[in-house]
Amino acid sequence: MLMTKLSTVALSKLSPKIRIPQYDRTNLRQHIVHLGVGGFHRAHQAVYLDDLLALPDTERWAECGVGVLPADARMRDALASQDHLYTLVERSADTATARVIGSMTGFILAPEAREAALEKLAAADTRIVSLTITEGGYFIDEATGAFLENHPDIQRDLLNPIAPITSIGLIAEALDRRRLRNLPPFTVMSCDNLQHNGHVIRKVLLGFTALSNPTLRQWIAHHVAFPNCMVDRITPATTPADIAFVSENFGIDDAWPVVTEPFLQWVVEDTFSAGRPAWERVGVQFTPDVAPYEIMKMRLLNGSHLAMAYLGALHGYTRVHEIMQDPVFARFITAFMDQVTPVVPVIPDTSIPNYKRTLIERFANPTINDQVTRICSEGSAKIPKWLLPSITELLDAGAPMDLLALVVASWIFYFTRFTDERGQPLDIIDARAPELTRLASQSVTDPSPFLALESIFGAALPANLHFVQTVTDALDQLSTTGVIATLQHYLTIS
Ligand code: CS2
Repeated sequence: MLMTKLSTVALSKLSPKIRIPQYDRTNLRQHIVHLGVGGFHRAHQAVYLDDLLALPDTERWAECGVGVLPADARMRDALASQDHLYTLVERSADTATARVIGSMTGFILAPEAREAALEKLAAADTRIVSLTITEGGYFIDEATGAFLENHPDIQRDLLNPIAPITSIGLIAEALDRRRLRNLPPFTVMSCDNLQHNGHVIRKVLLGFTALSNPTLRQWIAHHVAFPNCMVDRITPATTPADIAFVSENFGIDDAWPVVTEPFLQWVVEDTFSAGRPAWERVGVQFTPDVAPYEIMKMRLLNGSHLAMAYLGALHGYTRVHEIMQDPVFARFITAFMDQVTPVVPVIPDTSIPNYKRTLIERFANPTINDQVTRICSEGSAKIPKWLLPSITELLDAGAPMDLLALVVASWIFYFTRFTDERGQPLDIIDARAPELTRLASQSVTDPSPFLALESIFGAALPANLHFVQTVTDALDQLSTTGVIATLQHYLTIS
């Protein structure tokens, strides 16, 4: 197939089966500045904006990306080499469609152009600053939710607030420039997969400015909107095979395409201080309270990912769909979701049985090649948010929770093994891996040392004898009989 390097002038040369921006990209306004342009953002918010720009009679909102970390130079270069266009491929079990997204029209790498980034944020045209900076970007304590004001990066920004290196410092300084220039503030919209993400970013910004600039703190507290939102689209990291797929199947030479699933959801609280795009026209759900949607998603989708992650990795699976093709695992994931369901909120316009069926289909999608290492990574941040709250509430309700306790056991067991059941090395990615590995080695027969980690398990769960016993039993079962026999055992008894 003829190959075309992606660019504005090359759009007309692409195969007609590829949807391209049909709107004029030269007269857009960068009303949105997005911090942390990764695969997820490019498969989610930027796509909604591209959909909206394709409709008649829309305001001309576009976005400018900002890279906060030096490593974002790769993204800056990839996008700059192709006029900030990129290919999005949506793959289901039997179809693959490609489209070129045009809603991002610029990119600034803050570590190399700090003033330019700050002035972009402070510009009168900027109305929303959105973020996907991952959990680590918020500087909050996993267990208590407190702002980590003593973190060295935060300390650095507090000492030198006019040349910040963190997203928090950048936003604070830009808001201060607006305040001093009598410009209205922008809305700060976190799109990270954190519960109450708007509250989290608000708390951190208020915590930071309380120390750096109390007048600014007051101004932010009174004038800045921080909508909470629930975001959902399974987007694995782009691989060299994805780049080859895009060139072989669509004839596009793209330095950094994104491959994702067809499913897409965004539920947002409608509190914006300086206007917003008419996203409701392209499927975004606006609601006064996003919490029930977040809880449903985190407990069922992200919880199930955890349920398959460590057991799947221990058994030797490297891709999520391989796990779902294993009938024992497929039954386990269904049973896991059923066990979680009593602590999933009722949402008037959502059918939980349908939601669960869709999840099974999404997990089984064989074409997006979701990596098991991805869903295993940073368990120390995910387990306390996506699994333990369900266990606590099930225990309170006197409901069964043995399948969830098995997932906790699988996570501990994972840190005691260096290889999977096929003898391949386990690739553990977790900021707290050394500490967790040390504690797990003391917990082979009795998980108490591991469960005593208060920053992960809190105080109440490790003091609950039923919980500790259930995890102990699961750990024993796993170490004596292996993954599949353990799953079969739990499926028979539960
Ligand atoms: C995953 C999520 O990181 C994980 O472990 O569960 O990234 C998941 O794919 C997204 O939340 C889907 O919206």
